Amino acid sequence: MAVETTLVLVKPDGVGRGLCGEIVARFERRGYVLRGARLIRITKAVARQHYAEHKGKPFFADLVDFITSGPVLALAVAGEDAIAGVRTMMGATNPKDSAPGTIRGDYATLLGENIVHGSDSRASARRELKLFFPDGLL
Ligand code: DAT
Ligand code: MG
Repeated sequence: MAVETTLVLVKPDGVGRGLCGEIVARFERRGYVLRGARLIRITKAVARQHYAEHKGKPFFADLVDFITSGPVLALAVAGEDAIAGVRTMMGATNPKDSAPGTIRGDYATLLGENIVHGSDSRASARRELKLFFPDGLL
């Protein structure tokens, strides 16, 4: 058990559908704390770095196009075991498998438009937080 900080992105579909407040509220109600928040439209170069682990997969180009199609809300979310806890609250990657009560299970139906991103490990969180909050966190 340890306090961790993880990167959450409300993706362009979530921002466009007006779900930012709802999603932030869920994390805050759980007891997690915001250490950073930025609404930004990322470049393709940043998107390719963010999704580097998926480079070479057939859906990589679509992933980059989608995440750069509009603004994202980048959140640094902190709390006890926040990396796994946030992923549990997000639900399964494919919304058709996401349980009701999770963010994806409540708001998404399509794999390509699944509303949120959350870091999947401490190494990913460190790398991704640096990409979205290059000036550091409060
Ligand atoms: P997660 O976002 O749950 O960490 P991931 O890192 O495996 O999932 O994939 C990143 C995003 O890529 C995911 O949110 C949706 C998309 N994606 C994953 N697998 C895909 C596939 N087989 N076809 C199309 N898009 C996919
Ligand atoms: Mg992932």
